[in-house]
Amino acid sequence: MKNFFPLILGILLLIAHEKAGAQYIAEVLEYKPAPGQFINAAPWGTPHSAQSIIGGVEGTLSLGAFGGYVVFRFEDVVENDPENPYGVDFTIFGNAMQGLSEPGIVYVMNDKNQNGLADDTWYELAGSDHYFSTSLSQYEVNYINPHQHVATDIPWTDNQGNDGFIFANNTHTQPYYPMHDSFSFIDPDQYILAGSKIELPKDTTQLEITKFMQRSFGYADNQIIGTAPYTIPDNPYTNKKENSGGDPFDINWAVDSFGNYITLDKIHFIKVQTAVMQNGGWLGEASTEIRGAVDVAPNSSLQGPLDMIVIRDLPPILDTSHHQLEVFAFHKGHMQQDKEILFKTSMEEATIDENHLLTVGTSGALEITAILAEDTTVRTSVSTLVELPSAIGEHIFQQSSLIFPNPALNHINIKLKEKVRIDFYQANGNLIFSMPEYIPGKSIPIGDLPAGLYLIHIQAEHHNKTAKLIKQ
Ligand SMILES: [Ca+2]
Ligand SMILES: [Ca+2]
Ligand SMILES: [Ca+2]
Ligand SMILES: [Ca+2]
Repeated sequence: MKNFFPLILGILLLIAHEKAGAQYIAEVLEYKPAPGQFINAAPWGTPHSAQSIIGGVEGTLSLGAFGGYVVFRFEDVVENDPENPYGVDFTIFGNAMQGLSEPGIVYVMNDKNQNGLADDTWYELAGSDHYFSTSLSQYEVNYINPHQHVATDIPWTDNQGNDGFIFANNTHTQPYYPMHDSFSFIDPDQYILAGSKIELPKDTTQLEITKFMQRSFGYADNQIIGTAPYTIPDNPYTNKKENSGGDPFDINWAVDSFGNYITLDKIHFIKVQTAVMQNGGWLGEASTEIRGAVDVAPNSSLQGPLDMIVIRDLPPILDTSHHQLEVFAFHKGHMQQDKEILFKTSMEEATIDENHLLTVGTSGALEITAILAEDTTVRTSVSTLVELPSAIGEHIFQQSSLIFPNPALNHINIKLKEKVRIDFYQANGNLIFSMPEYIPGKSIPIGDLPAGLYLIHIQAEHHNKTAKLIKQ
């Protein structure tokens, strides 16, 4: 009998292969939402909603605020096949719209002990924001039930010492804490949800419109759905939506608990968890939604760029003259530590040093483009509106001629007629030294300072000036 096993397996595989058509979600194993405006109400927030994501891409399931999750599987395993287009192994579809991304982190599990249960190790798929300083692992939020019969703010505390509310709004009037009738496995008084968290930047600069900004790649409910057939995926490494759209995932993005990339040749279970804690005003809290998912088939005819540059979003308004950029190069979604990145800025008075520290000298619209040195077609831009306090902003460059020589090597002089206070700053804003009473004409030794950009704040009785000095 033993000898027939490979034959039987072969026939079974043939049958599986014959079953043409897309492989959609076959079973939902667990749905544990966080509180939220869609929870406890049809069509997005009931146990029945969780069943709606089976068999297609038209379902309606909300995971609620940070930490809410769903676990599902396809009928067959999901292969991490090297022939899969762009390396993409499956696609998850949410209800993201332009300016309304509500990212969820995806975790995958291989049924290592082969018992058919999701009781093995979850591995996070590290998306584009994984290496940002604002991303956290092992983030925990404790939600407290206010025990009201109508929508009421839900208090929460986290394990970072913060607290807040999931705010009740007028559109959704049912209680937002998962109700015992439907979610008997959730403690009716309080419960903790834990996982990795990313920052969700929002843009509130346009009156009446709050935008939740789209992430670069690797998150659910992040990109708009495209067109059928849904088995032909978007290329995650381009900023435009292609083919099926939605959110494509590569099992190769999996990282272990130490953050190291690991290799899984197939996975059996997928968990999607809301990865953000963000309040959108009248929009309510950000919550990841899922409409369905599809397995991606090998197709070597689909080719496209596999390199990408990711820049952490700038604040919509930048009001400081220095800002630390966070810029990463990726190849097939794996972060590359040693790639050289070049920068272009739309403002002459904006410079970026080798540590990616941005220095701006004047107010106005600023666009920064980061370019991969080895392939300059790979580039990403971010923009902001610089609004500097005027003492530093508008005058800084015209004041630089006050210092001579400039650039300077050993000594500088300052062209002034009166006694002033001088503060000497590094480009990152650190104060190096002060001269409370600088006497005009006296030369200042700077030979010991490292080469670079410095800011000299000159404070006279009736006016302040800041000048830029280049030390050679
Ligand atoms: Ca793959
Ligand atoms: Ca198992
Ligand atoms: Ca794309
Ligand atoms: Ca959504």
